[in-house]
Amino acid sequence: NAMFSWQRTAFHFQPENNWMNDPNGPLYHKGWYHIFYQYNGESAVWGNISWGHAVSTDMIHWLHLPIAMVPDRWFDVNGVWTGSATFLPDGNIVMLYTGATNENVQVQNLAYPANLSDPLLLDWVKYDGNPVLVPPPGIGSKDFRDPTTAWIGPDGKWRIAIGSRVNTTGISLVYTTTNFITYDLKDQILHAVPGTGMWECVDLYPVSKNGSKGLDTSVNGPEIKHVLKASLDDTKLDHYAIGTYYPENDTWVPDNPAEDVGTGLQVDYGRYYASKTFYDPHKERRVVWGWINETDTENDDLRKGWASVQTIPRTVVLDSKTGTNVLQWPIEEIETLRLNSTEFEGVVVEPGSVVPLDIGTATQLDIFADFEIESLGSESINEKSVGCGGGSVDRSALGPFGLLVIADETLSEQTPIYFRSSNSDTFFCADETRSSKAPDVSKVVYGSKVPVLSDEKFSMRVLVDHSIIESFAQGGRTVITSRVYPTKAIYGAARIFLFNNATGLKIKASLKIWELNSAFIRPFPMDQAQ
Ligand code: DQQ
Repeated sequence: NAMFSWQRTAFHFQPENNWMNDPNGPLYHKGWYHIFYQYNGESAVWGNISWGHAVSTDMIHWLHLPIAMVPDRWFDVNGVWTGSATFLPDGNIVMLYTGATNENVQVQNLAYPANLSDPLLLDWVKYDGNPVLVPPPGIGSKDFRDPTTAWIGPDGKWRIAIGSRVNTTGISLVYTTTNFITYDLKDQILHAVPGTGMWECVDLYPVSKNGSKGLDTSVNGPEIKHVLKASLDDTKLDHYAIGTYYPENDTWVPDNPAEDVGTGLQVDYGRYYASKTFYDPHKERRVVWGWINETDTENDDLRKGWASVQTIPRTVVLDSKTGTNVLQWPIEEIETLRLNSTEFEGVVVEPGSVVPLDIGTATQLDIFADFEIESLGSESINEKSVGCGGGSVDRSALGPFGLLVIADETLSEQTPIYFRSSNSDTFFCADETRSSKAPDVSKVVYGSKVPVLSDEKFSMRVLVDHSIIESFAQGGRTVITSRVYPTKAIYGAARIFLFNNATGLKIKASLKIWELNSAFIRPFPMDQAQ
């Protein structure tokens, strides 16, 4: 469909057509990265949910494979919903996923590859004794979904966590198992946070305190913290907190009770949901995938014939400098797409001005930008915390300043990605309000606080891909994904600018900007499918 073809991304993963949502069961096997995803093969809206499947050797270039699982059994006939992969010590892979049954009850099902020696893992077998878990007493039949990757406790038993709720309290249950067929519900729950509602897509994973390498899911010890993440059904936001996991009783306790799961940090402050991590043994890293939903109308999605993309996979580690947040960063393989680059040194941006950055085509970019500030007056500025609320046109002495991306020459369309400081804190923001001339798309000002340490410049990395902007502040402490729908700032008309809307300071910016190639995301050769 040519009408909206410029909104199609060039290096973000998506199926060739129709609807996609959550990433499912990411894993690495025999040299191939596998991604599965919630997929409706019949339409560009949610429904008839199956597991789409694709493989890659670098998580950038992809080969689409035939659908891995379709809703064809009583225990999943209303949907093969979200799930996770676990590697057993003997090399077997088990996949646990939620099925919506013939009676629309949420149950957990077991599936496994028909042929482990097939690097593409084309065929999946659903265990005949499914379901392996049904909602326990006291849990609603529609509040029991999205099993995690399993981890082993000190008693040698496997554990899985499953999201749920009790009234408006979001909770995660824990089960133990030795065979993935029979399970015991632990008396204590992993964690609960009042007021956060249903927890979807729970994730629990270890991070090392010194911020190095990623860790396999069962690793634990004194030098390790645990991240607990829940996708909040009520707000459609992914929240996490850092804390300690106690294997003795399978509970998790946040480091800072005031910033608990759902009351503190978000994985991403933009358009982002249902994230899932996996351990990549090949590069000893933990990688997080996330779903970028559309913010256009359902009718436009149907007209386009497709909806949603996945983020560029990101490594995730604990930020050893702050100890209070994770760092997310695009996997290094994205760098293989880099073409020509342009550098700008010490570009001065006066208060209230915009400076074009002449780089040619600006639809596929990997941008690194550092900002230093220079006060204009001798009297000290005293400014209270302001946040992102008023957008990039809301001027004050100390900000905002940053980049305008996916902008046309006349700035009739633009998405500012920027810092907004006060004397007490700094916010990192993305302002979509002028991102598109299209009337029906939602246009939000996103953002949150970002720690900027005393020896640090303001720094951002921004991936631009036609209609997706992934923005990383201070090495990935705060991340914002923007889903925008330009109508003018497309193809050769897309530009990039520096801007400074502060009234009390000049900024000096240094940038390195790469143009990025498109990725190959190819259909499965059907003549080989028989
Ligand atoms: N999407 C899946 C559910 C999950 C939700 C269904 C999160 O398993 O809870 O498509 O987006």
